[in-house]
Amino acid sequence: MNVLPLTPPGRAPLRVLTIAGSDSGGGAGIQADMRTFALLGIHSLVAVTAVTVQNSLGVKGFHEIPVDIVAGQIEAVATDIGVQAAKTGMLASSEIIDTVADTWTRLGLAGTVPLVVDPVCASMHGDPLLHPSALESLTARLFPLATLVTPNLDEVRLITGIDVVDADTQRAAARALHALGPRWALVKGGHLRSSAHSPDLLFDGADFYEYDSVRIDTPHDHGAGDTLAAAAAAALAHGYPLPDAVAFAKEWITECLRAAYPLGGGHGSVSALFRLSDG
Ligand code: PXL
Repeated sequence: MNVLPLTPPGRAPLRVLTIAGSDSGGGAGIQADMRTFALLGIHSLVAVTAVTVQNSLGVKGFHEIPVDIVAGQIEAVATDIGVQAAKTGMLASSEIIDTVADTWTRLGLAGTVPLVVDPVCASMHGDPLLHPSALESLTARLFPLATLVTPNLDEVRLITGIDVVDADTQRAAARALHALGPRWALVKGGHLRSSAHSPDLLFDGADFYEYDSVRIDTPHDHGAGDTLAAAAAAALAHGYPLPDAVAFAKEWITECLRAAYPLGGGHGSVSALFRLSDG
């Protein structure tokens, strides 16, 4: 597959900030984002929003990071190290969402630094990662600041009320998501279980862009959404036009799904480590 341009040793690579939760199992969240960033030659910056206690069987609980520490992490890295793109993952609460939105705007990053918002609501086991009352903050405060939003079909249903079952409902969902304010909306089709394909649909308010790939059927898809959004943010940091960044991210997650591996007694994770394979 195509890879992103690399930086020579000794020179500072591009920096991408992940604003997300820690997954002690290492499959999703910050750990997945950092793995993808590293293997794409990107320096990871991190604002931790929550620490989850989890393994391959599910999320046992989480601890939210105080909002001044969340804001402080973003400000510390943005004002000193510099951020070429960012992505959000697990944000846990409306207080954290408001803080991220306020900080992003206050630092003058809104509209200048690409921001990918992956509206994480629950783990693959259905364990909640966002208080249900915070969904309103996510769409009202963060979506209007987003360059791209990347919901899966469960998140689309929660956010828009639309049950995506075919191409028509996928288009309706893309329109409804775009109306909430992001510059671009991507409706991922990977959870369309009836399909042998994984059709993703991108919309900018005027045109639709379709991305198709074979659907890789694996139980080890923990971290898939995070990895796709991280790869898109990495490509945006390089200045890729948005439809090309999504095409790159789609190729990247397809390879990560092909290389997915089992972990523990439950669901294993997608693997950006395929880039280190010599086989
Ligand atoms: O894959 C979504 C996700 C994001 N962030 C954290 C998670 C998960 C899924 O479990 O644990 C921290």
